Amino acid sequence: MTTIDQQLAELRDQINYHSYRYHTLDDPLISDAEYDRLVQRLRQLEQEHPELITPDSPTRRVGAEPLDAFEKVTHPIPMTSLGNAFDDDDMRAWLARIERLLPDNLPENELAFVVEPKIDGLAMALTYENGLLVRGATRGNGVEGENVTANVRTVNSIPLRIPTRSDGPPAPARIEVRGEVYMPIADFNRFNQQQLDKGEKIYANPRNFAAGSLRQLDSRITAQRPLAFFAYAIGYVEGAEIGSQQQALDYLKALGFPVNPDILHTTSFAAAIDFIHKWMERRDSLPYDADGAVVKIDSFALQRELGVVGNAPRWAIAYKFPAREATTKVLAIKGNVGRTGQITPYAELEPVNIGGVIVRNATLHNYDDLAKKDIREGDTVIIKRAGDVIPQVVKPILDLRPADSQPAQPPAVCPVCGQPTTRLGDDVALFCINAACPAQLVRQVEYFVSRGAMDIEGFGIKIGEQLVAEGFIKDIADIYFLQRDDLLKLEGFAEKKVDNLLSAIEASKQQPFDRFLTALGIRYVGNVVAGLVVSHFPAIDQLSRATQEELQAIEGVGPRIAESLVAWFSGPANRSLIDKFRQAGVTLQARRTGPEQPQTLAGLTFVITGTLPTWSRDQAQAFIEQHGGKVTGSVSKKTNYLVLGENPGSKLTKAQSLGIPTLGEQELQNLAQA
Ligand code: 5U1
Repeated sequence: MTTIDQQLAELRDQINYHSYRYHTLDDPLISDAEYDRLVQRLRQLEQEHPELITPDSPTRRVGAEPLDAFEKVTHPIPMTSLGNAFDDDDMRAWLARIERLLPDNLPENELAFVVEPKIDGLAMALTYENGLLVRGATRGNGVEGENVTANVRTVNSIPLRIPTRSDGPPAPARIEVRGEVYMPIADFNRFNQQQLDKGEKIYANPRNFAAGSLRQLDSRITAQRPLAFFAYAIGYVEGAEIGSQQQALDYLKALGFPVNPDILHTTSFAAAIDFIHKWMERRDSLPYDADGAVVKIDSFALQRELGVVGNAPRWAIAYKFPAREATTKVLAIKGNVGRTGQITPYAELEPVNIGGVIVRNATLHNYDDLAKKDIREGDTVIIKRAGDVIPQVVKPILDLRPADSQPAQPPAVCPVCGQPTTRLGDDVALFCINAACPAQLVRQVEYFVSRGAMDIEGFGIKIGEQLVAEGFIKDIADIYFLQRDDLLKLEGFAEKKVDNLLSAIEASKQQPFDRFLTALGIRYVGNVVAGLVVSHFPAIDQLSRATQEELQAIEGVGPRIAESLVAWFSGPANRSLIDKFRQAGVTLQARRTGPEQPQTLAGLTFVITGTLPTWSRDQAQAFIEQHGGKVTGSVSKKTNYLVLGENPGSKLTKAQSLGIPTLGEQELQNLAQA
């Protein structure tokens, strides 16, 4: 017979271990339901024996009674900050500085570096006594921080007792573990969206959100925020001999702390710099915000020799990534008319440099979002730029708002043609529904001739604007009725340019039917959907008669897409447009495919992202489909592979979060040969 004490201890160990498998290793051994059953059992026993509740009990992760204030705590060893480097030259200067201080006869391979991502969160010092978490303290001013133990206990990946793993080393008598508490980006975005939907305060970035969550006096609120932790240093340890940073990280990992998996140990400084550059490139695909990389001298003996200057150690440096946020002023709020007539608000800004790029405009997404965020002309705002994403206005700084500012209003008339604007159905988007609106036409032409659509070489946006302004193009089909003599009259159009343009237009008549369907710019019908639709309705006449039910029967075509297609083909103006294309000799049906390929990819679903080395996306899609596979436009649990090219978008992040494997172009071909 086991005693209640023993039962409780075993249950806590089991739960702590499974929580570690889930939150730290991302490799659970039991189902969520089984885990919940264990927690339920523990709760019940603790309710029956409240005197036996211990601070390391996983039931304590839900938070405790609110505090009046945080107690100040003095760090036994000060928490230093880091010196910064902003480019490779700064890094080389750092190395030269420390080499001057190190012994001359140091063998080359004794100077090793550890390179770690610098997570943009909140530094934390966790004290464990005989394996039990007894204190969590913020960095504060480095000498004195705040006791946030109750809040830290709610962070699932912070062990309440170490070692968490039965195969780990025994817990040292005392240890102070340092690291960063952070908020994963996906959780942050989800939270902010919910706040916007409720009309409540949003946070500017995951760092502020993590900091705000940890500074809650009511830890039950912190418990509802999905914070995470990475350990990166040992403040001090009694009862273990650790001689280097790499050993420290290995030790922390063995005790059961989450340690970032992307860390490099190298004796080559060039390799360290190279690693940082790779990090910088991958920055947008990581599930957390990293604002730089930290390079540390590995050996503790050398660290001691180098010492600290001011409040930063000489033996470590932070290579800061270019900024992604800045503060600037909104000069005006304007609307941009897209090819579907959708009017998207954007802010004209006082030009601001964000990470080396001058930003003058930033999107405001839609008028609902604009109203919820309450961004006004004259506001000082936080602007964010990440990778290829269009800069966006995150939020206004209300303390700096001019007293006479007025909320921004959606325009009653189109900013280009002056016709009344409208909302369609319950869509949040605002539209100009004037089919003759020149702004829409220019955008339609731009899209029609673009590389992903009819790919008419030499037909740039300037030409589109000129031809619309001169009245030579009144709808997109007019592209095929342009006259040589008319074009020659335009500014900048010499004979050769006109002839090249006309032959490119002529050649585009042979583009595959699915490209033509894409080029029409029907809402929700991009190249993936166009390919699906054309494989079921291979000619324009069939397609224009298809019903919503028939279209929806195609896998990958949902009600929104089907409705949009039916609405488009039922418009008399659009039917005349198709007649005009037919008259011009544009290909309006699918060609027969080549010889049958072995259906080696049958049953597999692929998503394509980024630029592939030799194939266009259409070619990759055709290859997959010819081998029996399916291509969809967005990553889901059903996706088997992500075909990955250069500069991938958010699909990579999604695929990584779902554990979906990626393939390069060559690997895709190999898979099809298998
Ligand atoms: N990854 C990492 N971040 N970070 C921040 N390591 C690291 N080390 C730090 C800081 C402030 O300080 C060391 C000097 C312990």
